[in-house]
Amino acid sequence: MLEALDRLYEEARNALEAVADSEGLSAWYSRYLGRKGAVTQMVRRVGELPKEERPAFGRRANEVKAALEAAFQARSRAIKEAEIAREVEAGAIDVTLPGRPLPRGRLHPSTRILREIVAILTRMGFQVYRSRDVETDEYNFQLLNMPPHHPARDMWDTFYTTEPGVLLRTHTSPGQIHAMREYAPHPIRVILPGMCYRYEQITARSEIQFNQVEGLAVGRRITMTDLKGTLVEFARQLFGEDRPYRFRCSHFPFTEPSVEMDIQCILCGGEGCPVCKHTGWLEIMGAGMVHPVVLRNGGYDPNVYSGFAFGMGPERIAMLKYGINDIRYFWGNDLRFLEQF
Ligand code: FA5
Repeated sequence: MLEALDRLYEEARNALEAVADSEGLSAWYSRYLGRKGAVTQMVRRVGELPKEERPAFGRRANEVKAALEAAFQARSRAIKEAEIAREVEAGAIDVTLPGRPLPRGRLHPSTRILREIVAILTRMGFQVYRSRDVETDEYNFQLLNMPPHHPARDMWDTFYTTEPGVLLRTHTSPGQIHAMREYAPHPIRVILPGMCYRYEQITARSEIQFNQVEGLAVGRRITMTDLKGTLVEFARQLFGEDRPYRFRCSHFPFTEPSVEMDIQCILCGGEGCPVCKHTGWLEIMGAGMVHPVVLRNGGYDPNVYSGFAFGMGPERIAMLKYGINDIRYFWGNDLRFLEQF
């Protein structure tokens, strides 16, 4: 059995020399030194030997195992080094190659349209005024001529906070009061862009959060003609000279008289589609002459001063301009949508 052990040792050494890669190494290890390997199996057979031969066989078996383990370690190191050298050579960096382009970020469609709207109105002399998202009932409703329990409050389904009298603004109009109280009695030309929140049924054209851009002009002898001229010029610049528009009588507690401005639906060309509720028109803003009560709440004497105000929804406008048929895409965070802009 000693000779058989030596023959096995020789065979294992030769086999190890022939191994060329990591897979071959692990195959070799399980074949000879693993639990079911040939060397392990032979060592277990020591019990078959006469008692006096067992010590010599045991010693030799230990030598063989130790020598094979050491040879295995050395061969593993050599093969690993050769493999690393091959990988480095194959994957060597060619510094003369052009770089891989990084994916470029894009502006969100709401940001794009907001910038466009703000650019047109600032060219017309309006200045951007920032107003808070978290408002009080007083500013969002009361100072805008809607006392508690006023039925007009139903026009805006409201997210209230746990703090009594504190809510998420349902429109940018409370910013009118902030601006007036800051500037009274001087003339004002401001626009107020920002996010609004409504506890609404989400549909293709209504979201629970959306932007508005409010406009406010206060001064002496400001008339409805100024309002109309401003909005028509705005629509021309944003939608082009030929896009049909119309004004409809409306009602807002904070303007008198009040109107709404519609643009012919670009998606269906006025034919009627789900986005325009099959009317051919899409409302883009509410507007009117600032109500005397609101002027007074802002610190202006309505016998001396007058003003106009308007409030529009940039997402609805972006839907028209870019042919987006569902407002839910805006906050859906679907890259396939966002990457189109
Ligand atoms: C108002 O919010 C008034 N504060 C506007 C105003 C300002 C009138 C100043 C007079 C003077 P309204 O609820 O209609 O009005 O909303 C104004 C615009 O916001 C709408 O024309 C629409 O474009 C947009 N809008 C309203 N609700 C939503 C919604 N749920 N999702 C997306 N856009 C909306």
